[in-house]
Amino acid sequence: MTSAPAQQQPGPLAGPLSTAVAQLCGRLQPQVSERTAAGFQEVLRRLSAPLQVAVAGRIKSGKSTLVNALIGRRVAPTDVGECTRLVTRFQYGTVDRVEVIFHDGRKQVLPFDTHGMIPADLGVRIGDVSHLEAYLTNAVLRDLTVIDTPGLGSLDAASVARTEQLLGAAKQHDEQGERANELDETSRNAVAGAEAVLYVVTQGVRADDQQALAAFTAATASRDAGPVNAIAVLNKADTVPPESVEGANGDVWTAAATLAEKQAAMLKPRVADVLPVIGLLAESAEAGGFTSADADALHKLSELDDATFETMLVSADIFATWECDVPSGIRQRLLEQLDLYGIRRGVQAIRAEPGITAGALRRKLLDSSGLAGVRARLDAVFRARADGIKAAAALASVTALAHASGDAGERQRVHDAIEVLLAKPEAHQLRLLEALTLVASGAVRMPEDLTEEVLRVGSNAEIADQLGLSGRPKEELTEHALERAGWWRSFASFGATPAQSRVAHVVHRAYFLIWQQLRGPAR
Ligand SMILES: Nc1nc2c(ncn2[C@@H]2O[C@H](COP(=O)(O)OP(=O)(O)O)[C@@H](O)[C@H]2O)c(=O)[nH]1
Ligand SMILES: [Mg+2]
Repeated sequence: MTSAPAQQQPGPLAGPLSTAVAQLCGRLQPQVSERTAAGFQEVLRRLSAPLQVAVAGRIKSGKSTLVNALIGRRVAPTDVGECTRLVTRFQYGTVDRVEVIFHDGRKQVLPFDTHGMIPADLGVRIGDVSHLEAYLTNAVLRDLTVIDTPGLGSLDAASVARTEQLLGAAKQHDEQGERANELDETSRNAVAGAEAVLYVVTQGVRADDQQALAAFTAATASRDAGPVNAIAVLNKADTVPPESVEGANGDVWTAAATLAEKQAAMLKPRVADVLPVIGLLAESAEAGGFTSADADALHKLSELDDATFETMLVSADIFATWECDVPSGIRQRLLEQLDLYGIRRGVQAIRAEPGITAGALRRKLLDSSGLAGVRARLDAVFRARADGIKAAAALASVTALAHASGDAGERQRVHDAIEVLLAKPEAHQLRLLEALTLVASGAVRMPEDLTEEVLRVGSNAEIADQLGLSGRPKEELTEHALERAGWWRSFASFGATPAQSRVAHVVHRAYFLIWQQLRGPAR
């Protein structure tokens, strides 16, 4: 394990769209200035790297906790410590290690601490640090690079600046630790931004959360945050008071789900969905925090009579200090691992099945965290369409690079090449993503029902979902696709503004292609 690790082997391209854009970059490179060509080289490098997902949101919303749960290892410090004020990129590597990247391009390898975590204090001058790169062997990271951020809306101006800057502009270094390219700031922003965002909100989505999502526009390689590349979670679902939500019938999870739906309506169409989740429970169950000793303590608590147990659950203070057989230190630990809601769920599970093993109990807690739903959504929204997201982000970077060059001829050549690419039938998916983003961001206004339809067609992976007819027979799908293809074609020609008309053409074509696919190979 001592040989130099090959941490950043260029991976395979995500699919045909990324391949098409990579070819475009390759063709254009000899026709542009040296600096733009260097930028294209960065774009190419990023195209073959895993999808970069930034976890964003206010400070203390539970971002790092969620990152640990997703990676399945408690590696990101939570709560306090100077590291929580830095951006950390978690990526796949053949050897576990952390690197501190300094503003001047130097890097320093750090050991994990005795708990296998990034040390809470780095022993270097924090002001000199650009960000951290953590390489882990965890399989989840093979096709997803997760970027933990300190948080927009934090009190600490330096943390905010780091978040904004790194969402947009992780300075890139090659394997030798030298600056990969001497790019100017604009170009670096254009090529280095996150490609997708997992936005963490808690109970109150505030007006500036909307602003933060809008700021993502500038940050994500000039792409708007939309249902294509942004999803949101309502974290700390366990702390939503059920009595504050109508129709929850005293149930915490129902309350959280109801609240999440309301927030989705507020944040729409910028995010595809808002999913309730309990990051803390997910982290404890998934990243090894919940042990058999914790399970034993829950077993003990389950023997308490109802009245006592309910009294203890009134508040964390009462729970920790009430006279009881389980030592107070252990109760404190349970609170840290599970909080009151998790403790209640654990005891309920034991009472329902007294012989339950520690492993089965851990799985029950994981089930009640909602993490599976978040994973499924990440798969559906990000992983399944990584090709389109990456290709679109790369095209936006290419455009921005050409613009930044200040050479009109160069700009025109790049523009023309992109037009040629987009006109090809295989690039249709890219145009659909583009249309979707235009509509979702409000750049092209459409009546509400049509907006919904564009979003549905553009942001679902399965044909039946695209048509809004999941579970229906194929004949019905085929007929519907043909009908909508015809409708959008006439909308493109009559009764639409020029901008709407361009979107309508793309939607028409999408339905047409769906119809062709449903009908099967032409005879
Ligand atoms: N009750 C509860 N606490 C949570 C949850 N997620 C995170 N926390 C706690 O919130 C605090 C801040 O979490 P952290 O991940 O550091 O937030 P960040 O600043 O957004 O990275 C920590 O004490 C976590 O244990 C959750 O789902 N429920
Ligand atoms: Mg954090």
